[in-house]
Amino acid sequence: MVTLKSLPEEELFLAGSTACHGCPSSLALRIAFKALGSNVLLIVVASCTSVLQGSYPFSAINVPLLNMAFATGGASASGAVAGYKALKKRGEIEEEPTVLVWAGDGGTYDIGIQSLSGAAERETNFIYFCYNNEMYSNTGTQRSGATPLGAWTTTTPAGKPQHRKDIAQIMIAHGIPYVATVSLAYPLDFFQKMQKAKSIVGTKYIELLAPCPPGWKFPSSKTIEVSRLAVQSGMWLLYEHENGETRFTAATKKIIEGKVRKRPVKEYLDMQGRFKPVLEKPEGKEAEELLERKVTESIKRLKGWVPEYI
Ligand SMILES: Cc1ncc(C[n+]2csc(CCOP(=O)(O)OP(=O)(O)O)c2C)c(N)n1
Ligand SMILES: [Mg+2]
Repeated sequence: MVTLKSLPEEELFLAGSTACHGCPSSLALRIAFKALGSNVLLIVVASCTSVLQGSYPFSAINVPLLNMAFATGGASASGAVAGYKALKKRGEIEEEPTVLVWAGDGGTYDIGIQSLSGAAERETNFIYFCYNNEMYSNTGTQRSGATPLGAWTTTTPAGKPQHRKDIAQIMIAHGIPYVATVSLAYPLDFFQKMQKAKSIVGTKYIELLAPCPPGWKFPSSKTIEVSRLAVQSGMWLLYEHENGETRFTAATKKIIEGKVRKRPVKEYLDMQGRFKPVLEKPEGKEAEELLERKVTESIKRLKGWVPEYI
């Protein structure tokens, strides 16, 4: 059994990054590297993670790293995987590294989706990791396709009028061998899913809900608490999809099995300043109800991925 104590001690995400306090991408990189080990090529597309590395030669990231253009996660991985395959064939490397794309929600849901979709369709052997902070954080908090209904951003000052899209489900529809969602509040679940992704050949898609303290307007000491409440309220569902089946995990599993009571979405919204503009208005109650209904719908849809149904 994996315990926190049994995690590898080696740190590949080092001290001295330029991330904001409580940055979820930096916390996630630490866990991801512990699961994947050092034989990794990290491909970062334009995002906060391009910046938080620090500047060469003082980078906090201690694995080979390519900083690539915003839209190119899937395409860059395809090139890297093909290159490593050729090097192995020529006997120049013994083992092909794990190719790990690290992209934000803007780089995934919006501008990067065609490149990701193509790589998945070509069954490229890599892990695509989306840290979803539900906005374009690096450029000052603009809305993305991942921004939830009601959330303030600089381009949705009165709260976003539309729901977010569900890209994990879009990736499941590609028929790739592994899709999983993770949370920083459940690090062992996160660690195990990364390890599993490494062991599977083909395209693996993993998505983290990444609460961003300055963008979501909560104190930087609360990243894990907000992450936890996202799961406990059902606003972020933890699951893995493999061989045509969805398996709920961690606290989501307990909620679905009726062992733990789901917390109201309102508690999660109230922890963050970004929902204040909408909640303070008369239509705030409606937004809250729409989000609560969305949670119920998402659970129902995910439950549909059981073998009997297929
Ligand atoms: C083609 C292109 N358009 C715009 C930009 C500017 N840009 C850099 S990072 C970024 C936002 C990225 O958002 P996301 O992918 O969600 O990552 P986050 O900043 O939230 O970490 C933008 C718009 C760019 N680098 N390239
Ligand atoms: Mg983002």
